[in-house]
Amino acid sequence: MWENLTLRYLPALSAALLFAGCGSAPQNASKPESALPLANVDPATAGTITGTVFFDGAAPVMPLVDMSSNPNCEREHRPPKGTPARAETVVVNPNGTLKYVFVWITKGLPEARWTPPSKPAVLDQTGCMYEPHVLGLMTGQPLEILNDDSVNHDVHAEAKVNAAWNESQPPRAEHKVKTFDKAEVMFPVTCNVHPWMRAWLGVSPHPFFAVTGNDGKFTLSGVPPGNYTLEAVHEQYGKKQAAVTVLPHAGATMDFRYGG
Ligand SMILES: [Cu+2]
Repeated sequence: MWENLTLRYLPALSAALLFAGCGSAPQNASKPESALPLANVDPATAGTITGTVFFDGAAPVMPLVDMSSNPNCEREHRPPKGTPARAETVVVNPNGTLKYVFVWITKGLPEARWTPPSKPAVLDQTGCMYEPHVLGLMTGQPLEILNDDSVNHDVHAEAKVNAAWNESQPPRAEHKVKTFDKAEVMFPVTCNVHPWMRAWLGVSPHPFFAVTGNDGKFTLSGVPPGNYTLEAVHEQYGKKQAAVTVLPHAGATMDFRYGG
């Protein structure tokens, strides 16, 4: 009994001692990320969280994008070159699942510094639309932004936690490479020239995130055993959370449902 109590209250006690030792400045209460140990996941015990994001009920019909203000943009979506573009706010797949849902772990991971991939996450501008519509990347991971169009774009990262910026990107200009140093899920990237252009970025401090695609599924791999809060985020329908336990060597499944 006493042993259980000690175990239960030890973390709180340690935290109290830590506060006492650090003085009163609140910013000392949590370590800066650079002071955290590097994450060390044992691949032998790591598991995978998989799931599907379902959409219940009738799929809303998204409006066609009116590009008439810019003939160069509109031309890209006229047959035989292309098809008319629709807003991508709500995209329900033919199998009744929801596309463009950002799924990530929000609680339960060890306090650690996760190394971002050096491979950039790529956001393209093509046919005066952002591609993909929702993109996940890690803090510190390069974001490479391309302009495949013959028109000028003005990329506007409307971040609130990270620094916001907007920059012109003419046709055939150098690719832009940006990074975000703070977690922020999600914020819009718009274009100051074309008001219909909108992408969403989810910046995660760890690698356990995914965006649902044409099958509505997500997979988070290499997750250390533990109890987690898993969160799904959709630009229109908002957030949903679920508790998930990953046991050593095992996979966990968690589905989400929107709509209805
Ligand atoms: Cu644009």
